[in-house]
Amino acid sequence: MKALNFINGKWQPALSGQWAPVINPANGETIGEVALSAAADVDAAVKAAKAAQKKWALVPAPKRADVLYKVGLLLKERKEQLARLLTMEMGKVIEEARGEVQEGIDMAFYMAGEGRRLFGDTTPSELKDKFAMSVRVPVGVVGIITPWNFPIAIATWKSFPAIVAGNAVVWKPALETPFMARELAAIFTEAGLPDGVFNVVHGDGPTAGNALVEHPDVPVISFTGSNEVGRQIAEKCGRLLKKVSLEMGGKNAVIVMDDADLTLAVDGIVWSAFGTSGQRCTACSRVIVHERVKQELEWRLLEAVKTLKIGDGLDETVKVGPVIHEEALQKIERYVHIGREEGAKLLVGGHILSDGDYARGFYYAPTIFTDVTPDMRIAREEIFGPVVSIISVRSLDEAIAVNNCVDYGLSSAIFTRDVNNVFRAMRDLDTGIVYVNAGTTGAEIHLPFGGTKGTGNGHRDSGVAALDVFTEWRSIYVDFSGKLQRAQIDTDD
Ligand code: UN1
Repeated sequence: MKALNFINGKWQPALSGQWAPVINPANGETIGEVALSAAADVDAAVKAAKAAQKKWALVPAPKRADVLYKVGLLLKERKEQLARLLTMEMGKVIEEARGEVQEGIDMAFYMAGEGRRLFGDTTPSELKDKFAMSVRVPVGVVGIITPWNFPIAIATWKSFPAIVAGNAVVWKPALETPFMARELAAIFTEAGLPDGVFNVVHGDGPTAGNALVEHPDVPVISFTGSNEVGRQIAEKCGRLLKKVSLEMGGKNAVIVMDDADLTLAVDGIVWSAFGTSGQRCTACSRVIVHERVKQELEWRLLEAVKTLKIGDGLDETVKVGPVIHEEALQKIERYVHIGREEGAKLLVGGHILSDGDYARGFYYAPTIFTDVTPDMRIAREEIFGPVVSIISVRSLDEAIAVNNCVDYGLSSAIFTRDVNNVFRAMRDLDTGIVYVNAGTTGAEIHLPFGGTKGTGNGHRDSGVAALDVFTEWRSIYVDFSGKLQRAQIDTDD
């Protein structure tokens, strides 16, 4: 299998002719190759996008939306096939891969609906016989840079609103997961999207990604990935006066109060900490537990972890798949070492799985630390693996303070039966997403997605908020008085 660039409706290798291997993390096998592009490939894609966008913007928005509706139908028809390919390139278990494709389907139908809205405002004018309104206009060519952990969903959150709003897209997917991009580009073509409106350029961040960020004809960059890379992009965009939307991870906590349904809390923690092997920016990586239920919760978590089957995600009975690559394994291993050095107590896990079949892939044992304090690095830094830290507190006030003391603010959750706790948490947890009696993952695509502090820069993916990233407001005044009326001056005419 080859993942080629998709520029102006045509599949082509990188101009350099270079390729990188694509590895199935479940078994280390090479499943294909991906084009390694450079600035010239990005430039070709941006040129095509720029030309195509001019015509696309003139297509009525409901007609643009019809294309997305067809994209939704095709995604739905191919859901199973896409999910299997997604599991092969990324490693997440098949049930979650289906869920991810479903996010794309939902986004397609949702944004198809938005094509019939794209509301602006009409506003009274200060002056007689004058009409005032504001409308959304497309920004032009949008640059999209996405990570490997959600190879298709995140691209749909960004490209669907961009396209329905009348923009063209140049997308640089993660090198590890290029095949979802190939499938999505093919689906767009089948759905009737004109050539050049959606382009894919494969490559690494420092070369292809950077060329996209710095390209003078790309006024908006939408990025999901690490905080480190996000900051670099933001600095460049700041210098170039580009709009940039950043979504950069989290250090998400589940709070378990002493009145919580512990069975539910354990299910929520296990699913959000170990699902996708902890490789979601919404993954639960801290459990903040009331001291009265700490022991009981620890015991129940241990029991639950023992039942988790780890292996190739294509096996329907497997609950935890591999992590993405060797480098990720090593990073997780380093953090586990740091946790031990810091004095945290390892309850379970804490090692790479390398016996038998595990040796061929990249598997890390689901890991729980307890007696963690909020200042420890394992409680503050994003590990992006199946590692969770238990921190004990004596009150809701303390739980909220601990939740809020990290540099990230994406998602948080509270398990409690007390309605007062619920409303306090909804108000005081400093995250873009708050769950009550559910884990920290599972955001739905028609609500804004993003967070505070080091998670982002104030923009949101998904929901109607995404349109704010991909449109500019234009204020329009129509004077039908037949004379020159001057605002702010002729007010008492
Ligand atoms: C991410 O990890 O970047 O809420 C996105 C969730 C998913 C999306 C996660 N719907 O966990």
